[in-house]
Amino acid sequence: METPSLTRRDVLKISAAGTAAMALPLQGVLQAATASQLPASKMPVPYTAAFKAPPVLEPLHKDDVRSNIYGYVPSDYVPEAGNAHYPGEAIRGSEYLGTDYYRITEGNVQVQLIPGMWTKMWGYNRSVPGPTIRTYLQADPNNPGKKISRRTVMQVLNELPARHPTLGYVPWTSMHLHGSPSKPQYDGYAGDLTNPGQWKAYQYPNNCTPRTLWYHDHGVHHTAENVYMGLAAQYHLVDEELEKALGIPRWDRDKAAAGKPQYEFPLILSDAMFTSTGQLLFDDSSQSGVYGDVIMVNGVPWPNMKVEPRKYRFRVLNGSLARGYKLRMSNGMPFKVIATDGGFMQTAQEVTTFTIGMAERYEIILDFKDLKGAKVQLLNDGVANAKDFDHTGKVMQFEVGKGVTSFDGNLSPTQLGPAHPVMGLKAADRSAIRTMKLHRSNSMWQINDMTWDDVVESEYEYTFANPAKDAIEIWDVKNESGGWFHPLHIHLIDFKVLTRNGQPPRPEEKGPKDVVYVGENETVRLLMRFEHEEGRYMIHCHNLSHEDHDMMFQYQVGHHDIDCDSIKAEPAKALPAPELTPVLPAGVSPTPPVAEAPAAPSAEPTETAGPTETTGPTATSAPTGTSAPTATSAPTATSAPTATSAPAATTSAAGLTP
Ligand SMILES: [Cu+2]
Repeated sequence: METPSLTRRDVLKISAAGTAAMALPLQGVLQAATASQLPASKMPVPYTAAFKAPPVLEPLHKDDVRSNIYGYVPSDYVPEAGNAHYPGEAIRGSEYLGTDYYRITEGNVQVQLIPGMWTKMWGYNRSVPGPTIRTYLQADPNNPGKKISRRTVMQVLNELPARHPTLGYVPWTSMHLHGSPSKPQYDGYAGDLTNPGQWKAYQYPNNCTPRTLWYHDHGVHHTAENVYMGLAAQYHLVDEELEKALGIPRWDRDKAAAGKPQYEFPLILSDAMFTSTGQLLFDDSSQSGVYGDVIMVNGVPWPNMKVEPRKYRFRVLNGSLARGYKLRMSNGMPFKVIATDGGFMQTAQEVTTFTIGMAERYEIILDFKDLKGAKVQLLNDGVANAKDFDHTGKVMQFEVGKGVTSFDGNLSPTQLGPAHPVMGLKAADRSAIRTMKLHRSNSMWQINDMTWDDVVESEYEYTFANPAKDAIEIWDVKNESGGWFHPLHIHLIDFKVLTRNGQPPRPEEKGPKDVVYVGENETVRLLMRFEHEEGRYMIHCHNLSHEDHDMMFQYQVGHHDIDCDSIKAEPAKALPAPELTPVLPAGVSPTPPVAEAPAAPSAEPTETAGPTETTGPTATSAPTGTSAPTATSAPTATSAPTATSAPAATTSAAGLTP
């Protein structure tokens, strides 16, 4: 196995940081029983800490304004000759039924992970992992039989310190909602930075199949450190009607309000190592990856979870930086895998073990009904090239009680569905077959001999591929590095794993995916359709140390312009952040335009006038009846905010205006 030598950036980091363990040699880690510097008496003892689930975050505000607007062309945009875009132009996308407004603050938090010690971390809203966001698909009042989503507006405030306390870098951030077909300017592009003291409002369409998503930091060169510090959380897009029809265990809003037991939980796996004072130790073994000796679930070391003797559903996310897991139950009981990254499988797969690479999500059902009074453990058999320590083979314990509070949602059907559209694609319909090589050359992680630095130096022009919108393609991903596995993530789209080394995919991979585990010297063949949006999206290894240095590339769907520019379309602004309010800027109608695309205006709107719509819809096309916003929550029927409800300048307070 090749051991990577230090790169120039490594040397700079070590000398600048001057902190513990940055230069710990890889061999030392490989042979150690522990990686932490904690005295043995202080190490957490597996299965002693109580399981906890992250809190569910409620929106600050909601509105019921049906629209398809996702921001505006910046007011300082200077159109080039022949360009149809203009300052203040509304940027449109998938239609939504209303909007939920959230505020996420990135900041310091102290967490008790080691008994008797406080670990300094960074949290979303002071929570590690961050709070779970849940958004619900609804019946579309205008299209019987169809579902429609609500838009999420997530205002992210970077209140992190000016420098990382031990590593010394500036903690810029970029929020990525992993699993969401977001527009490029809201996709957490690595170079779209929100520095400490800045904020940005992200907009998410939620217009895909119901699934487990997760939001985490994606800032260039420091994603690994930022996620390690705590910047990660789950996000659920839920079709409650479908869940009820399937009869599967589900998180129940009404029961939550009443404080009753739930039967669906996130399981966010991560690992860490600690200094003698209980602080996080960051050692990426010369950019191989960070392998901690303490396994955590939802931020708790090896928790013990009390469960009832019935079925539970878990949304398992590998949130580790570099550790893959091969999971099994101590008693050999099966996992019923019902969903993959992109949502429900058509046919659930029963397995007694499954591998989960970084960023992959699998929804599983476990049935404890025959285990009254027993204790069973979730164990990790490990994967090649993840460093194992004394207790990394353990994950968590389930302590089964004797009584069942409710048998609601206690089914585990094999036929789920409907099938995700990508699973119905035919390989013969592809318009291109491309090959992507993952390799290490000249001490650099590369994709097809390119690094993200090369992309940056090209002023973000280099692309791996430029498929037309809705094109279908096959991508062969080859791992040419023998000593590492690379979970490859393609932003924007879901794909179907056609083959793994020419053979059928693993049973648990037979559903829609957006990350694929590419093992040592393996080749996987993927089939995908480039739907939803146009613009430039990242492709990268989800070993976050590999991603940061510099195993990341990009591709472009259709066109690239100011309406979908990853960096320029919606730049971060200086704090303080205004409170997002559910009102629209003066002069903008929430309803979709009648015409496909608005023509360029004869005169540019001035900056003070705010965004205008020369070809906007008329009052007759405004929402009516059921979809009309209510008086208390939003603008009235014609939707044009009145002077009292929406003063011109401060309406941009919504943060949704140029
Ligand atoms: Cu990798």
